[in-house]
Amino acid sequence: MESKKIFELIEKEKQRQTKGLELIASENFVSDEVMKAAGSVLTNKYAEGYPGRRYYGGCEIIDQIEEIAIESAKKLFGAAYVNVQPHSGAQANAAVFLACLKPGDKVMGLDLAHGGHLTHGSPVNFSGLNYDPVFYKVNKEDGRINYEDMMATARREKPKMIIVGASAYSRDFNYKKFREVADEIGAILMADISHPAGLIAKGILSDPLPYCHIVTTTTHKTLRGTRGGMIMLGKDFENPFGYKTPKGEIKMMSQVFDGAVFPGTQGGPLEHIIAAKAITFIEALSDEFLVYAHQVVKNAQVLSKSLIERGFEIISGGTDNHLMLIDLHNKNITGKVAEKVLEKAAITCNKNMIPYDDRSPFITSGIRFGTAAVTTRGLKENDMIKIADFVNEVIDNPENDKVLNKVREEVNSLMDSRPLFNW
Ligand code: DSN
Repeated sequence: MESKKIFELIEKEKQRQTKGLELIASENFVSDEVMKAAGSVLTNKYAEGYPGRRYYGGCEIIDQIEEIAIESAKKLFGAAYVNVQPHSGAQANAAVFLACLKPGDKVMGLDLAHGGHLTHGSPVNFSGLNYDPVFYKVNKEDGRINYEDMMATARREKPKMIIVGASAYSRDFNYKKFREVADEIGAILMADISHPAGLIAKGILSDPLPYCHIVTTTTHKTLRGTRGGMIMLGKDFENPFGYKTPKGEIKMMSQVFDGAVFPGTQGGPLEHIIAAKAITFIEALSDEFLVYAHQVVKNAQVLSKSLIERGFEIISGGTDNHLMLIDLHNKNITGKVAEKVLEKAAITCNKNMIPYDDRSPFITSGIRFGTAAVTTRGLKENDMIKIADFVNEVIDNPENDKVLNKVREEVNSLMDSRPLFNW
């Protein structure tokens, strides 16, 4: 097999991204600058360790790049400490578990089937396999987190760590309530803001940093950057664990978290990706990004309202952020089939369990949409109404190839009017 084949496939994928309508809530399109840094010569460099304390020579330039990434992220989120080395959100979470817990310790997260994430205690993930997970849920009636029940579960189960955050929850979080119960039971509070990070950075959603001991995120969803992860600690962070080294010394939390990423869970950092993260944060600090983030939410609200007007049921009745979860029961189609037929019409999304789903994660009764990527392409409120029409036509005619082809052509032509790549 020749490497040429890979470049042909990359070109095909570029065409797919260019022509299609991207509604996957966790995806976005990076700027040319981010792309350039991610594909740069920095991929050649080993730099195990941290700026000023590396295990390899030749790191003086790498150090400056990583410092800029750290300082830009601190400024963007108002964090006191940032580690930009986690390769992904899952890696960031793994490092937090290593830093804060012993195997077998109890953790409490939002149930995966209610919008949570694999790394928040799922039995098939390290977080559920090596630790003892308990879960809080959303109400069946309104799809919102039941805070009373969450607090009661925490008081009863006394987890050592509580995780607030989700990958399929369309509402803002009340971090204060989580902190109240965490303080009551002496638990560590971690927020995973992977999905809404860009909206939080610009003050559109509640800020977890004043309330949560630890905040983790990815950098590629609403933050519109390179694929990657990050760990942050807030300004008021006090050592809630009384962390002692085997020699009995109290360690700075920054040292604990740095050690948990490297050498705890990772080897050499991806410095090309750290450079791309630096550019991501610099871009997110701009006024242009504020306009973008507001448009993401406006688009999500119009899309969700337009879908409701066309008879779709949205869990919780709408959205505060960039995403929405659609219950397809009344449309007599499963999430699995809906995902497939939408793809035939050049619309990509993912099947997703809905709370209290009667179908398996492989079939599901729902689909999840997000507006971060389409907003990057410049789509606005009027386009959201068109998208709701496209989705409605496809879901009403899943076996009608003529309709699917017609919608595909309409999608392609809408996307042709919004060029994506300059390279
Ligand atoms: N895969 C991400 C998402 O789609 O939300 C979570 O890891």
